[in-house]
Amino acid sequence: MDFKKMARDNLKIGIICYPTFGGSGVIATELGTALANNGHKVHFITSSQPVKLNVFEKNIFFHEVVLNSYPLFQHQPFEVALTSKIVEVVKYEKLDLLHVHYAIPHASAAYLAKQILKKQGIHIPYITTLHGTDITLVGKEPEFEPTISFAINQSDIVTSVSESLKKDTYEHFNVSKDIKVVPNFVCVSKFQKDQDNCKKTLFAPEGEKILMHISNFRKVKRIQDVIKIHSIVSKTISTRLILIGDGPERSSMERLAREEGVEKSTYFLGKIKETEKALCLADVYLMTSATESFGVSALEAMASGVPVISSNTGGIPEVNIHDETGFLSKVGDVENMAENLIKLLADAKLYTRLSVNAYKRAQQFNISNVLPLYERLYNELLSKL
Ligand code: GMT
Repeated sequence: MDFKKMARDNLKIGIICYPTFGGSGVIATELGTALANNGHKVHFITSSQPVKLNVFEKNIFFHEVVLNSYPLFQHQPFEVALTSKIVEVVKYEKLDLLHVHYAIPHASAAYLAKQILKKQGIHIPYITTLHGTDITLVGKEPEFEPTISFAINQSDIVTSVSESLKKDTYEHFNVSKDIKVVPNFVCVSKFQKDQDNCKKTLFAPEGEKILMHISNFRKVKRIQDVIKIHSIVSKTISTRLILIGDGPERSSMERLAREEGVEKSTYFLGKIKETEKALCLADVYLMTSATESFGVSALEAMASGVPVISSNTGGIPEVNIHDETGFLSKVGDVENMAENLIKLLADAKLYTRLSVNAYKRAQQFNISNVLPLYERLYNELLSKL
């Protein structure tokens, strides 16, 4: 029996990610879950249990990074605690590799853990997956840039979730390392519309069209554009807007809905774990971001057969194709977005074409197509040892 081969097929993988509702944490959790289903042992090392993680599944383990406070600390040193936890888990669980999602501060913590373990005779390679705001927003700030560039360059393998993000990384960082693009993914079967449990009449009793947006309500999402589009379109077509998620922009957006006079037709539902249950209600998905490296929620909408009206920034055009799966406009061009939306809702034939295409395109990003790409990279990593 080829034990070496067997070991490669049943890896012990450490996943470091944010446990919150952000796209990178969700992707990391779903990737880890799929890897566990494939027989790998997956150890999540995070500050709290990832929101979408089911710890009662086979091959899944969760290690919490505990932060102790001390009066001297103005800020608790998370990166130090994370590094020490990584060292402990690698050593005692005998991990084969680390996969860090979001460069800050996970890539630098992995680098430091690798150096500590090297001194103890343990080699632990790490893959860094760049997700978006770690590069396009926060990461490029001078307080982070030198550390992030270094930790990316030191990674054994670097991936980015879109071609656009790869380009941004080379533009903003002093990175010489080859970056491989591994796109984000969706589990298409999870998003099959379950009409019996899809209570559309709850929100649209008169058969109004339902527009939907899901995000963490940060400025970069430009939710004001979503509300303005709804306000413009509702003058011509009867629409309802459902907003899912929460974050810093929530109350100012509630105010804007009142100012625009659409507060009665706008529903703020807060954070929802199972986006498939929300997306089954949607007729059209809106993504108006100022920058977006990929746009997982748009892909999830497409997996539900929902066409997408979006901005044409960053990696969105790699997911949503103009006049095929939805429509794209310049960032902030709410008039054009509203025009496209009216065109789409007024033409049943066009709507069906885009809806069918959206679903077909989402299938190309099905997890079954993307998981082997990561597994191949893991094997490549270990074959270099
Ligand atoms: O959407 C966010 O702002 C959260 C952020 C994250 O890293 O948690 O999302 C980024 O990563 C997602 C998963 O790879 C991408 O789908 C999002 O496009 C990206 N967000 C931005 O680039 C703004």
